[in-house]
Amino acid sequence: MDFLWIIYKKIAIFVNQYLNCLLQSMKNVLVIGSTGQIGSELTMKIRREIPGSTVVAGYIPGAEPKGELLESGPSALADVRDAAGLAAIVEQYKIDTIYNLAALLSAVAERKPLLAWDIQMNGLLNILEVAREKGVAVFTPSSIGSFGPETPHDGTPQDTIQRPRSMYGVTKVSTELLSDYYFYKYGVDTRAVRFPGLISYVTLPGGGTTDYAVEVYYSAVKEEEFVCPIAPGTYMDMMYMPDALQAAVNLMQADPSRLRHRNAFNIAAMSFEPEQLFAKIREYIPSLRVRYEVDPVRQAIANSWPNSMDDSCAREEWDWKPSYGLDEMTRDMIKHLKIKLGI
Ligand code: AKB
Repeated sequence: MDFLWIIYKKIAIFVNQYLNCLLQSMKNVLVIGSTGQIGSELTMKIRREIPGSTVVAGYIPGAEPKGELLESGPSALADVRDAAGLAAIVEQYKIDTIYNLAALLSAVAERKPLLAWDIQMNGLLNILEVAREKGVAVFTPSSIGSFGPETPHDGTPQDTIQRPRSMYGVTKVSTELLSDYYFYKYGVDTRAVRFPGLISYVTLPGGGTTDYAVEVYYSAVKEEEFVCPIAPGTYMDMMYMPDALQAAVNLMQADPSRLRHRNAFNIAAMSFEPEQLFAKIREYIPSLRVRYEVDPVRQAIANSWPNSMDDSCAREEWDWKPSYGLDEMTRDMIKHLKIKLGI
């Protein structure tokens, strides 16, 4: 009898996994962290590009949506630490997909490790529980931060050693594991990518190790000296925001039967050290001035991260392919920042 019950449960989980995956349509989406660096652009992209979708812009007090983000669709207070509040939003809007973008970035998480754990792990558990009960798909990004000093730094494989030493990294590996657990155990359709440093002219990142690669563009366009917190020779994977957003959308719409991995896929677009970025910007703004003042916390984190990731699994399993390299990104960043800053 026990044996039959186990077989029955296994079949039920399998059927649930594949029905959930196949039925996902991204009609009613909740973006948690909708006013942050990724969320502000992702919310607008899905609203614009997925016909018939309703995208609820989830926010926390003090980070309310404004302007187009507020006016183009519904918004709701969505604190990941409030399980009942999340369940109410999922119920009210019949949410089928959650993008969980609530996180403290790497440098801030080192200053506030308990808060980082609370948001990144207890928050995730609340989301996964709602997802399990209501059949919701969940995207919770991981990062190059999920790797550590023992990870092979060049051509970092999809499946490799992940022993990060920062709190951000610890929460990112745990996010991957917990998300996979909910998929294998309960059939929750969890999928994710490992984002590189993301570069955008729309919303500034806040407290990451890769932020320098955004901030230098602002200094260049404003003709101000840039003080670089990362040492010369430090290679890290980076990506232009349009590619990152496309990855987040494409992965959630990918055919589940092709996915051998779930949480989370390496995705890569470019890798550079600070000098290479500055040299590229100087091709367009020769007056760029840079001084190094290395931040030991950020530098230690950067040293433990990959130089460049191997993203062949993402390419094979859901046709990932970036559109922007360093040159295309630099031209686009400068053009848009000049408009944004009225220069
Ligand atoms: C950070 O620097 O903390 C983030 C990341 C790479 O995850 N941008």
